[in-house]
Amino acid sequence: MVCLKNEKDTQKVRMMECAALCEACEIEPVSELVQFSRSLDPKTVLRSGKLQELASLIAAVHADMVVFVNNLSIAAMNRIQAETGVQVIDRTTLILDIFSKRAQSKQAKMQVELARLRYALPSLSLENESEAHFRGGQYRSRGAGESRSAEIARTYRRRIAALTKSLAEIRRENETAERRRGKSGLARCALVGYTNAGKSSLMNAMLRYENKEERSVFAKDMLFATLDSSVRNMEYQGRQFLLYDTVGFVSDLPTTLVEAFQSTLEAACSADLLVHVIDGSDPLRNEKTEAAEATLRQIHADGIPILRVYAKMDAPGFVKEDGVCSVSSLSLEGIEPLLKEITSRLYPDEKSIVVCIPYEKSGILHMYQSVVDVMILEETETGYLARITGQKTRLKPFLLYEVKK
Ligand SMILES: Nc1nc2c(ncn2[C@@H]2O[C@H](COP(=O)(O)OP(=O)(O)OP(=O)(O)O)[C@@H](O)[C@H]2O)c(=O)[nH]1
Ligand SMILES: [Mg+2]
Repeated sequence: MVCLKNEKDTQKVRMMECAALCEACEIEPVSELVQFSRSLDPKTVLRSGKLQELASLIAAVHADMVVFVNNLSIAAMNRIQAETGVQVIDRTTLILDIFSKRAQSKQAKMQVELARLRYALPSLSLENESEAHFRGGQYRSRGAGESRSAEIARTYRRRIAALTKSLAEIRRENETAERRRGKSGLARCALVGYTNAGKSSLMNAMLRYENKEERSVFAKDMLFATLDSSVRNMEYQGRQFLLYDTVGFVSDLPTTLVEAFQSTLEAACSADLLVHVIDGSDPLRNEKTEAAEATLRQIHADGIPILRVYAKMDAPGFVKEDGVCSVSSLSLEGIEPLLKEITSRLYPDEKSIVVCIPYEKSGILHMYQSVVDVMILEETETGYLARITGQKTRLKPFLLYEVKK
């Protein structure tokens, strides 16, 4: 890892994050090396002394590969590869590999391929330049011996254009579906956060709370389990909203991925409320919280109100944070208060009250049913026990019958 002077505070976290990314790619981290540097300049990124140290470390631990925690330029990687004699990859390549492994849907597969091609293209141009330089810088068409990399670059560009077009079509289809949802007038809430924080499990817990388990999404103990966003209808005390599960974040999410996954990330960008899911049992929760919020800034979603939630409250090492909702997706503890908080933020002018309307006054329920939501809870001896939800001013006729807790 090359640690820039202003990155010293996050050095340990970034190293650990990179080790987790390696493991997700079935690469076993065997040793680590840090160089403190002022810049990532390709020419000086590893000074010659440090390069020698790296080469002896590789020999000592029998490493097959060097993984850089930084995103290095192709020139720097080529130089280090030539010096050490082993394969050198950077963090973006690692993340792209994980995304490739996880992609299931047609859209996710196309988005990953697009990101890969966009990432590889500059290295081809570079090779092409050096080949041209090698031939005395004279341009020749393929027929007259055009370089192999120039030909590949052209194929890549063609494929990038085709993928961009197909993804734009899928996006248009999604937008039509989104517009239909928009017409329903329902507020939108998106679960966002660091990868593996527990977003999909929280969505499933909310569905389980509402007895809609059959609508569950995929959740698993691995980085980037979710690559496609999913949406579900939710309802709490008569107030409905759309709940989106989204792709997880890491620090410095590669730009190529952000660009390629734009339509998936739109679920977060178009929400009325972001629920930032934080793994409260993770010792690195503060650093990961900061990394996730930096990603929200990167995708321009930082203007949307955020509600932080500490997940995994049943897990060992969980630390409660004052004033922050805590939930367990296993035991469902904290799910109801969270739903209450979400709906009160999405519908700030609305309120829910429980009333007991005498049977002879039940006409009031029909009279106002177009402006408030009525949910009959029970038919008691004295009248209908009902939950009335609506804008505070609309609830006035019912206040007389409110049942105080
Ligand atoms: N003990 C405990 N484990 C949880 C809880 N919530 C999630 N987990 C576990 O945490 C792991 C990750 O959960 P996911 O819901 O897939 O996490 P995610 O944030 O959707 O992850 P990505 O889709 O990869 O970004 C899984 O092994 C879950 O079983 C919880 O409340 N308690
Ligand atoms: Mg998920």
